[in-house]
Amino acid sequence: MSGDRYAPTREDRFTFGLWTVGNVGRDPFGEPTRPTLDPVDTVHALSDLGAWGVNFHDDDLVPRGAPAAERDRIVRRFREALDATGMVVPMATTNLFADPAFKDGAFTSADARVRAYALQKTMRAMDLGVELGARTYVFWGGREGSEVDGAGKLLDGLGWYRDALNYLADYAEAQGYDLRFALEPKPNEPRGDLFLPTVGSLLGFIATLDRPERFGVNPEFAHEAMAGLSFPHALAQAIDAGKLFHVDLNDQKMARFDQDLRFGAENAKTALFTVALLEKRYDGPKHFDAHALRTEDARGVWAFAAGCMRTYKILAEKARRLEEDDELRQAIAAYRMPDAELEGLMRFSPENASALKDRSLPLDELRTRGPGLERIDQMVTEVLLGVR
Ligand code: GLT
Ligand code: MN
Ligand code: MN
Repeated sequence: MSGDRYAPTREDRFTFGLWTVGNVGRDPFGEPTRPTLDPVDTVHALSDLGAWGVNFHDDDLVPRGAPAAERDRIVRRFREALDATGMVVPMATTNLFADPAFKDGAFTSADARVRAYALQKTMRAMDLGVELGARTYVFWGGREGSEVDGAGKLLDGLGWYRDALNYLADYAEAQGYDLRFALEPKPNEPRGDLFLPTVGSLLGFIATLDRPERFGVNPEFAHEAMAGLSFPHALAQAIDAGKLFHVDLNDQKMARFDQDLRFGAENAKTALFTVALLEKRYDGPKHFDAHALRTEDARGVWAFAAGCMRTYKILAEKARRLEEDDELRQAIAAYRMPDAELEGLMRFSPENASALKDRSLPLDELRTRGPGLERIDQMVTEVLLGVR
């Protein structure tokens, strides 16, 4: 693939989770269609494809309940694979959703013993992540939610969630861990309603934590799409707040089950604007939180992984082309209509307010002028379709 300008390089900082390429194709109706992958083989295969790093949940690497000696052996083998390939572990996370103990929530369980188990498991998982070099720690509250609201934990659930995150931030501080926390929203699935379902909800919640500076968000393309929301809009809000700590890229049809499709597979234009924003305003890992279709064998899995990265790079090239397109630039300049004098009056002072109140504005023109968005969008569409 050398000479291929879409071939991924380490500088692209593409990452995959062990659980992504390692997805065995199980779904609520059917059994696995692929064998389990050895994490060491995964590191080598991803490295060969040009990925930069690999992320994991505690249980993806060390099976739950493994004795200490077994844990050490697994970690040693994994580290050898990282050293041999130069692959890094930029992010780690905790599996707080698979164990049946978490069936009614982990940090938000009404049972204090479950909440204690969730904290214990997370502290151990943070130790493991930091040991392997992680600088970002993701929290996806897969079981933090409900189907039944009659049991009265709507407010308590949020309080317990806050207590847990404050505790873990204190733990990171006490351990001297150089870790930032990235909270990941999702509207539903596996719970009927998940708590803190959108990027905006989490940004509001972070402001109520004891150490808000340690916390940001990890928006996922598919999670916004499931709710019919716009991923680039969510990203923009996270960037505006200085809180885009990590990103999960994939694709999804709206209002369906969580598909975790190959990046760019479904909503090419939304993916283009996603890449355009990330290329300009984000320099963290670009993590593909997706998996191959259940129909696929091992070859399909690696084709899926290569496809995510390749599509990202194609879209990055398209985003650059949009910026360099003179006609498009002119159309955007005409759309924006700056007005230095009015913009001066829109900076508040009592004098400006009084002048602005008396100012006559060309309302007839404002009501009738077309901003030219159809032309702009057609130009973008033609760049995307490869004819411009
Ligand atoms: C799970 C989920 C993802 C989360 C992962 C991190 S696990 O696959 O669907 O969105 O990012 O816990
Ligand atoms: Mn995700
Ligand atoms: Mn998902």
